[in-house]
Amino acid sequence: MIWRCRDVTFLLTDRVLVMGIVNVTPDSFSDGARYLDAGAAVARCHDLLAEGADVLDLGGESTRPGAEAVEPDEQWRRLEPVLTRVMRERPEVVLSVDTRSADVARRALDAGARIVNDVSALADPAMAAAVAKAGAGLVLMHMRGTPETMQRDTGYADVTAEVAAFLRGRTAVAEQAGVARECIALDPGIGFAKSAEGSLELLARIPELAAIGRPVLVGASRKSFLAHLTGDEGPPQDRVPASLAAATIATWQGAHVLRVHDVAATARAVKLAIAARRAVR
Ligand code: HH2
Repeated sequence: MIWRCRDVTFLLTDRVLVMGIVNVTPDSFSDGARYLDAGAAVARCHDLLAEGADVLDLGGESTRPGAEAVEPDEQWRRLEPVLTRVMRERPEVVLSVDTRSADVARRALDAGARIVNDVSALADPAMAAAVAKAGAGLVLMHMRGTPETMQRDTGYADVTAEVAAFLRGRTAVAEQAGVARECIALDPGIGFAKSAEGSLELLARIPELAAIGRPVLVGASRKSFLAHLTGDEGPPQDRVPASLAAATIATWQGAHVLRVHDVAATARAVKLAIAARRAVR
């Protein structure tokens, strides 16, 4: 399995990428306001790279349940100083931009980003063409509605089958718009229009998503479904042990990319899970 992101091609047959999260936002559910200052965000990028991140995912808009959309100009105002500085200091780093806006994606790609992480899976009709033109990596994620409304709609007859059908359909749309199949990665959207049980089921049934034939990206880090299942009542930072368990399960089940806040700890959990995977295959 390969994932092509412009000039970088990841071979994912026996490797799991750790994607470190940097939210340049005032209101993200776990790290909101911590990295709104560009200097703090750049320092966070360097720290996550030192911890072993393979990719950095920079976002200028929170998509937590209930969050309102942020205008493209405001997203870019937050992202631009961080993205341009990291690219200048470390041009080899694979940066992903977490945005639903083709306008923001285009500007980030012009500045050197190699991946567009689109939680709306091409809701903006201009997105696919922007990604195709750059030959960038594209993450297509499943959600219903928008972050503002999604948690009102979490019922499914068969959550995995429905998510898999949606991701197949969006892959076809992306390909029709010129995105190369080998550039596409798929994400079940843990916590996006899902009950805690639905999120858990998706984690356990990753092989059915991997069967589509594209890398599977999983974003379970510090999310509230973990607290729902473990009974943790504290802030998101208290969910690190459960997040590591989720990362281990995801790796064991064949995920290819893990989007996480806690890079060093996740990288260790992944090493163990991959070693175990090798032992049986
Ligand atoms: N989750 C979040 C944001 N972006 N992208 C993908 N592909 N998959 C995810 O699961 C995912 C995502 C939400 O987490 P976070 O960025 O920490 O919080 P917020 O949306 O509040 O900024």
